[in-house]
Formats: sequence, C-alpha cells, structure tokens
Amino acid sequence: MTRVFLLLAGLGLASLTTGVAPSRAQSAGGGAKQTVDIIAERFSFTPSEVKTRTGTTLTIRLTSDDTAHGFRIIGSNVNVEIPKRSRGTTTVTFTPEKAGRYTFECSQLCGAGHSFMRGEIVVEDPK
Ligand SMILES: [Cu+2]
Repeated sequence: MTRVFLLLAGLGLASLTTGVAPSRAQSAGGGAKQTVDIIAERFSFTPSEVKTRTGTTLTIRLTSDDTAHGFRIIGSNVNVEIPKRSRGTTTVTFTPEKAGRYTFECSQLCGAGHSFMRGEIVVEDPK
C-alpha cells in the first residue's frame, strides 16, 4: 500500500516538473518563443552568452556534463538545480520585460572555480 502511494507521488512530481515550462509559455500570450540549451560543467556554461528580445519567452534547457550545478538569473526569481550528468535536464523559462544584460551564475557550490561560472543573457528591445 505504501509502495503504491509513493509510486503515484513520484509520478505526480514528474508530471508537475515537465508541465511547468509549457504552461508558462502559453501564459505569455502570443509572444515570441526561443529555446536554448546550456551545458554546465566545471567551471563554465556553454554558451555563456544568450541573445534575446524583450517579451520573448526564453526556454532554457540546462544539462550538466559533470557534477550538480545551479542556475540563477540575478534579478529574477529563476534559481534551479541542474542534476548531475545523465540525471536529466532542468527547464526554466524567462521572459525579460526590460532590455539589458542579465547575469546568470551557478548557485550551487561545485568546486574551486564555482564563482567563475557565469554568463549573460543580452536582451534587446526590438522597437
Ligand atoms: Cu557552482
């Protein structure tokens, strides 16, 4: 009985996780969409620069090539864990309203070069 319950709970979590990105993308309401894959490894993100435009729903798929890392966009509420290699991909969406440069960084201590794990999302205003 307990085992069945745990299995169902696990399935529920999985569908919640995979369901987050699509529902957010839809709520953006007709705006442009863009998807980028970013690979994390000690001690960098590849690519480390992503270009997008204001109002675009940017879907970021995060995968690690070694240990677990984090991904935080400074000045936003995006802060997620990237599971270690072969344990899957974390997907987040980010819809910048203002043009500018948004720094992202690793938010999980991963070794001596952790503080160098940074990159930028460069947002241009199409107008
Ligand atoms: Cu780190």
